[in-house]
Amino acid sequence: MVQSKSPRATLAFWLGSRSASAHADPGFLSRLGFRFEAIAELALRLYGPRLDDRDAFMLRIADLLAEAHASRPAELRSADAEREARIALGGSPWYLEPGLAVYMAYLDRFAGDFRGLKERLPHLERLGVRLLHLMPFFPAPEGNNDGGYAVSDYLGVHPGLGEVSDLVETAAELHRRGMYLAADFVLNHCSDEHPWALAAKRGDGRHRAFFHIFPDRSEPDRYERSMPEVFPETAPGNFTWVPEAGGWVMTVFHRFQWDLDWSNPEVFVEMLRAMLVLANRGIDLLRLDAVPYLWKRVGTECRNLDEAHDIVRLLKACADVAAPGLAFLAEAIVQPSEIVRYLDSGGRGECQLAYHASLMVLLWDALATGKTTVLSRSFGEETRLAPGTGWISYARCHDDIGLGYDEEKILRAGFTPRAHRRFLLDFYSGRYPGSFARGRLFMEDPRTGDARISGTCASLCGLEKAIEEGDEAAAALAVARICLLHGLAASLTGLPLVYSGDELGLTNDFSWQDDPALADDNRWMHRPRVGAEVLARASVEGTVESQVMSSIARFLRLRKDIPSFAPDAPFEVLHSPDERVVLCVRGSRTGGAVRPVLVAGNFSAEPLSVSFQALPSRIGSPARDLLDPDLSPRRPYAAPGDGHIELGPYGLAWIELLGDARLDDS
Ligand code: OTU
Repeated sequence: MVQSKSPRATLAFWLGSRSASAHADPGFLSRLGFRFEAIAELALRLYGPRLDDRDAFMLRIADLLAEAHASRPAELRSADAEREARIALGGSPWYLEPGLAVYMAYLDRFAGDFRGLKERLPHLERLGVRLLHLMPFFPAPEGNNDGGYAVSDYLGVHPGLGEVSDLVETAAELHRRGMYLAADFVLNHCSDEHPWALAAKRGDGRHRAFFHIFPDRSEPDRYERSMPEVFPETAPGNFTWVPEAGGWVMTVFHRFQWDLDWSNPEVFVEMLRAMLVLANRGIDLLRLDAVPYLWKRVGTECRNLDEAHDIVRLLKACADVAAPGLAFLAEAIVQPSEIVRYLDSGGRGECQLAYHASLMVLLWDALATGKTTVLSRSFGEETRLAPGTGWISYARCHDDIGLGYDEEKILRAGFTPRAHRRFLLDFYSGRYPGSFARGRLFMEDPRTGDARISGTCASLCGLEKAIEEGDEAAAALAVARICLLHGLAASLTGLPLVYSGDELGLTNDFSWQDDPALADDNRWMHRPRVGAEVLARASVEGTVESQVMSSIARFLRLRKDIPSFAPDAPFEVLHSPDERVVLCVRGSRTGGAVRPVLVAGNFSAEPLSVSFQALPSRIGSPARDLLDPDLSPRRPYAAPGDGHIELGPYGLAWIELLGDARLDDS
């Protein structure tokens, strides 16, 4: 091994040996100087033992960053500068802008392709979302490709969706409209048709080392002892025998998704290169798919290992040098206490946003039980976030609902964890007597009794059943449930996310069953197509589509102008005098001009009224319900502490409060 220099000496050597054009930009140079030591520390901690020449590796990274920055388009560089300046001036980072909301969609199902997307932008503007997350649009194998999550080329665009130039043009068009683009960085695995996998199958040694390939079962068996399964029903085990590769390949997800071996420095370099190219195409936010799985070690679950965090930090530090406007979203659907570890804390630079999977599950828990006990007790416990980070709050996404919350909390709320889980599964699959939901179990594991839940927001909220039974009153309740969940996602914390089709109340789409490529994955039932007819119905008053669309659009519009609903504004869950109601105060850390708002949600089909006298007087006194159509209080809130919050069936209120808004959430 070559004796390594200090990072400073390596950087000085790099500066002296590269041509001026490589480092012409003073902003780039100062960022590189500022971060180089951290980059070296992380890179050498992860890869040092496998490197013959550590200095050469660091020089390669510096070259890569310089090349990426040199080819970063001028508009993106000026957007970077603007974003940096805003933070320097004490403003919020772009991804925590007040009022920002997310829309998540499969490009083909929402708009056909990149060209068709342009015609759909007015719909997004009407809805009030400005951050568009397009699910993987990269080349992927024909047939089952896990909705594009089996990527065959990180730098290409799926031929059915357009070309690279269409992606670049889409990002530019969104930016012109004051919008942002998010894309997936599927970094844990690639498709078995990716050129790296093809080369590995041909026996190419360099590329075999990109994956975890074992000649016999001895290592796989050791791993299996402690590794859980992600898709036990359709993809049991974590390894696949691949005859062409002459070995067992680690495939944690599907057999056609090969886990990349991130302990190989060459994998890091190739993926860093891909990440920087994506950033230079105008992508503002990268969703780090399956991020907990990046690092594997025999004897562990191979999830949430420290090295996975180091990889994210290293990628982020590199992005901060070459594409500083880029932010990361953690897709870590794991235990609540583990999710927060992916968020940037203590300046260690990890992800800026994370899905609030715990809140999502708690909302569905409250809807099934009609009680907010578990929600009120659990929401907020692990959610104290560092400045500059935020949650994405949502009711549904393209994936199943996994009931991943702490059993301890269920116990404390007075339920038996196993029975409670069974109840929720029965409820949402419609088996429970009296259930309004029409979902299905996903990945049922008879050995453990575990399962997850599939179904669109509307079907899980009772709309499908109500329509089938021609029951208008039930349909109205279902619409109220959909609106309650979205209204809470818009007001409890973070940035709200609307999943494509949910804003129109679309029910389950069963066409997946007839398509052999999709037939063994019932998540497709909640990935409906948003056709022109359905969009047209949204403009016809009285239709379900227009009712849901206008309510969600109203939440998002009103929220924009409520300072205490800023994505990173603190919150405090109050003890509710009625177990059917959730109560949460939003405010600010500094108090002052920001008026606190009390969010109240009724998870029952009865109209309810909650007396202000039952609430702690320190929260202030009610001024007006911001959701009241004429913006006047439904009840005169005469004296401090006086008045009632009136909530219709599954109703929601945003009560502005008079008083000191200071909430201490440190
Ligand atoms: C993600 O989900 C994607 O969202 C899925 O659509 C993909 O199928 C999958 O990765 C593979 O790329 O288990 O049930 O903790 O829970 O990565 C969905 C993260 C999943 C995992 C998550 C995964």
